[in-house]
Amino acid sequence: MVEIINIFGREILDSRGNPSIEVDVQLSNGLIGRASVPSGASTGEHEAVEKRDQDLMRYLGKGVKNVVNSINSEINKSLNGASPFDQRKIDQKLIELDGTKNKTRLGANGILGVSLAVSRAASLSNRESLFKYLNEDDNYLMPTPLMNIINGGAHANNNLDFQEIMIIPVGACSFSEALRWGAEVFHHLKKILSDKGLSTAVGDEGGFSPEVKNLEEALGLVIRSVEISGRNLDNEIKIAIDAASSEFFNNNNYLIEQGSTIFNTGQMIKMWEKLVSEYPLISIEDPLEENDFEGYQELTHSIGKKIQIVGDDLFATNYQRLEKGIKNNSANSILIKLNQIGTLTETIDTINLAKNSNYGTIISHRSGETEDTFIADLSVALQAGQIKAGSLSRSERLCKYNQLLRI
Ligand code: 2PG
Ligand code: MG
Repeated sequence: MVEIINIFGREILDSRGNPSIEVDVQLSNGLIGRASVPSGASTGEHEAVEKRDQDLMRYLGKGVKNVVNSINSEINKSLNGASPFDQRKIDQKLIELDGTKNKTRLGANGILGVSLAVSRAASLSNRESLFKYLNEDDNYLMPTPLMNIINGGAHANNNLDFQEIMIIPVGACSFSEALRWGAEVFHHLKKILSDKGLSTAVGDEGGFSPEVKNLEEALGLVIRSVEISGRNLDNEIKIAIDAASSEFFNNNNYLIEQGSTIFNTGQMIKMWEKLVSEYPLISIEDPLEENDFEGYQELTHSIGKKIQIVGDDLFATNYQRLEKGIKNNSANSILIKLNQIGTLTETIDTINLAKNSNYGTIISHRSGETEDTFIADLSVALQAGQIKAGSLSRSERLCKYNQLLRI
């Protein structure tokens, strides 16, 4: 019988140069499964806890040596001899060992690294690709990519409050065609920006971060680049926004364009209704702040039949929060981030709840990423239908898309 004989965590660096966790899980047959963990910038208040050392003498307090120590001692000891094939049991053990509601004691970053590395080790042991190991039923679905070609908010230092403008090649007939269309639009956008004398420097997720006056100007640039690339905006490429609006929510108001526009919830809802009627937008993520289930309900009632309303910070990949959203008809889709909840099993349970309730599911990267491509396999195995993995530059983004090409 194959069993876990050693778990080894280490401190590595993510795409922003901040420490993160990598874990090796070694099996009795000599195989080693490895996984690493991403990190967000616009983190929601309902996410499981990312534990950091807070030792200002190392990495400005962001070191993860304490988490690594817990992996190499406590977690290693408790999972020694366990079967790597019983993911649910492993994850349950990790949750119990931690013993807190939000994985504060051992850190969701450490727990997730172990959880994912166990599943990789099991897939290697079975001599299966990860996506096949994660779905033994043989029914797979390649995801449509949401590619973030303009970065703002907490991911760039331009003055765009809205965090992401993405393109969705809805009319492409394969994943590889969708990716090619995206890359072509990306290069046309670069040329347009450079012709206008705007910066072509990229933000954390590899999208451009030009100084634009407002959201409408950014949308105009994206539309132009799609058209020049030879695609249409009727049924080939559509647009998505992640507003990440909790980031500019303050004292019950949304402060837009450096606070020169101040909107309450009703005005925000009107703004979204207007944008949806004027632009080829089919998906809006975090349109309202992360606790406003009622506002989400109103917005979903108003435009949820036409477009995708995605809860990211609202749900935080949390089963109970999603249940509440489903009950209230708040949003109609969920963004799935493994490190918001901290184990593979809990993530899969949340995805299945969403799918059984006809909610759309988008598997997502974080703004701080590593070279790990786990989410690519997960999206295919769980038939999520959509993946959000960033722009068409920076290898920590492209590695996810390249893995999908391999699959
Ligand atoms: C988001 C994510 C990923 P972050 O808000 O959807 O794009 O950003 O990882 O910074 O939370
Ligand atoms: Mg988001």
